[in-house]
Amino acid sequence: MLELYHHGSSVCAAKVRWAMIIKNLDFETHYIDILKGDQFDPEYIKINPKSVVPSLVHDGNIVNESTVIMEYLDLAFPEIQLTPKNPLEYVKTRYWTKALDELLHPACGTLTFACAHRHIVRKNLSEQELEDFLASTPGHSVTTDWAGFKKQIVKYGFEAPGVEEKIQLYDKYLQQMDQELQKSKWLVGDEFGLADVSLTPYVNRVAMMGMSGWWEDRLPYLAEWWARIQEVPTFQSAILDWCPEGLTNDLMTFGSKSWPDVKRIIGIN
Ligand SMILES: N[C@@H](CCC(=O)N[C@@H](CS)C(=O)NCC(=O)O)C(=O)O
Repeated sequence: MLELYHHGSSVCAAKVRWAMIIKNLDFETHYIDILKGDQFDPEYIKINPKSVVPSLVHDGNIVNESTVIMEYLDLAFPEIQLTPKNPLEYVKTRYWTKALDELLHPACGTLTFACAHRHIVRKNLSEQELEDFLASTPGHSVTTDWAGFKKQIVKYGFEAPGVEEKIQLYDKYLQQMDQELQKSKWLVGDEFGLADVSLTPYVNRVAMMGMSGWWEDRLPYLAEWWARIQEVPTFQSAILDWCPEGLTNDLMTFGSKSWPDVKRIIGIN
């Protein structure tokens, strides 16, 4: 039996969920509301000591780290493979997933908290609950400095030290995607694969926050890829439908209000 611990707006969980659906796997889901602090439940920490989603449990065996989970799924269920077999395409895919784990993902946490999540937790939690929520993040979470950084972002927003650099880094990766997509239909060659599944939630995050202007009239190859991605039949059910309506609306409302700041930071009009 496969069990996925996940959350509706988690980019890491979304890519694993989409991979599982594309691979036609049956799985049970456990919803961990990371904006309410479910990830800090001692029972969940036994499964995921970093207090993050996603976690996969396969016949009682725990597999953590979203990129590793996707690699595991291709090994354990090879009938539908997302990882390219061609060695050079495999390497290109690994460059993407490595960059995502090391740099793009931490930048995404920063972008999302600065633009939307800091307002959402303030809106939904009492002052004491917010204090407890922020105090509960362990030393090694999304990153090794996430506990302190998250507190700073919730307090100072775009003014928190390091936020602008992370948003500029996000832009660098969207530009890099655009450059690669100038050469091929999908991120690695002419076949849709693991790199596309992995990067999709990061582009979707920007779109869900009402910031498609980030690529419109600016990154044309990324814009075309994004249109193709949204036409993949399982995109809607795997990525969008799992985000509760209230959270979808909050991401759009707070994200749109933050767009002028993001535009200033990445230097577009
Ligand atoms: N390296 C981990 C990172 C997972 C991660 O950062 N998950 C985020 C959601 S995308 C999370 O659970 N955050 C909880 C928090 O901020 O407390 C992975 O790839 O699985």
